[in-house]
Amino acid sequence: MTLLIACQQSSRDGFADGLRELGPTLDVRIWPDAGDLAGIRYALVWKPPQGVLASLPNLKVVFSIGAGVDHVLGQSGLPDVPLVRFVDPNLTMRMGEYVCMNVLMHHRRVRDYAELQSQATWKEVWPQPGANELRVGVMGLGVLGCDAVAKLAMLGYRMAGWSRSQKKIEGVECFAGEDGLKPFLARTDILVCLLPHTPDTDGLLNTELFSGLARDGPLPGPVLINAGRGKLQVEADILKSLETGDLWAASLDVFEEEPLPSASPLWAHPRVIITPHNASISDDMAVCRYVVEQIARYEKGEPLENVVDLKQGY
Ligand code: NDP
Ligand code: OXD
Repeated sequence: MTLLIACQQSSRDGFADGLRELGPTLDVRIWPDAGDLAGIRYALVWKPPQGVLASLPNLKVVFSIGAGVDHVLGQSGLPDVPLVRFVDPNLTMRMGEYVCMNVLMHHRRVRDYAELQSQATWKEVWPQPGANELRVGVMGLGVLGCDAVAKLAMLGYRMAGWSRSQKKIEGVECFAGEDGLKPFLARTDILVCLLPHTPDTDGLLNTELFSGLARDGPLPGPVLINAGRGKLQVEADILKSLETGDLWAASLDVFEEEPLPSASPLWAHPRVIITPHNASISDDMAVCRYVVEQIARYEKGEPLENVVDLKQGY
């Protein structure tokens, strides 16, 4: 059984070592040293070079190194085989940490107190609302969104979520679809985005959307936290809304262009917290374990897990 690793990242050798250790019967190759293309049954990919997947005539399954699959779906001539995304409790846990940390940073005004500290100023300046006074709304109620919602609810925040299909989650106001978006935004002080990038979500985080967020909350204005994908956000609109007050602050882990160009005004904006798309990085060995398990299932004729709905794009 042959597996091809095709990814633009430095840990290709790490994946190969891990897969060989955990799946000794796997013949692991790394693009472009693919050997006989007809012999390749599986591919493990992150932003694979264009055309690679289309060149594998006997491919059975594509595995995404990440939870998101937009990096694969942009490929031309994608073979009609199952695409399996990475779902892993440790990845989910770390995304939950990122979301809680950023909600708390804005809620407890960590940036503002850091500024006072830099001036050696001891001052209790701002009112301190409890979590139960703040309305957090999570866009995307999938694996990551549901976990984040549960963790934020435990901290005491008033939670709502928005998804494509209607959900029912105890203690969480659930909104769905286009009709649900307006009322969801209108009750949201802190907006967390954990959506995939698809044609439907492209550019969704724009001035029009920000202007629909609640303006009567205990913070000086609405907050945006985006760890979904950069192409969901219009960065010029984020900057504009930070000016107009439609946004008070933002935490961004993902960007229209990555790495974020050094000329971007987002870097120096005092109300923007930037992280380099590392809200929750896939752990190499966890990916290898997952892929070996999924291949074992497939070879035994059992259904693969976390297969992407190619029509929906996630
Ligand atoms: P899931 O597929 O489990 O969940 C996706 C959610 O988004 C679902 O609730 C889905 O609705 C909802 N959704 C999709 N399209 C729409 C739409 N048009 N309108 C409303 N809701 C929509 O994905 P995960 O939770 O596992 O991951 C989410 C994303 O997080 C990934 O796609 C990836 O882009 C990003 N990510 C970022 C990382 C980082 O480090 N920054 C790390 C890992 C992932 P429904 O439930 O109705 O289907
Ligand atoms: C992912 C990511 O999709 O790291 O897993 O962005």
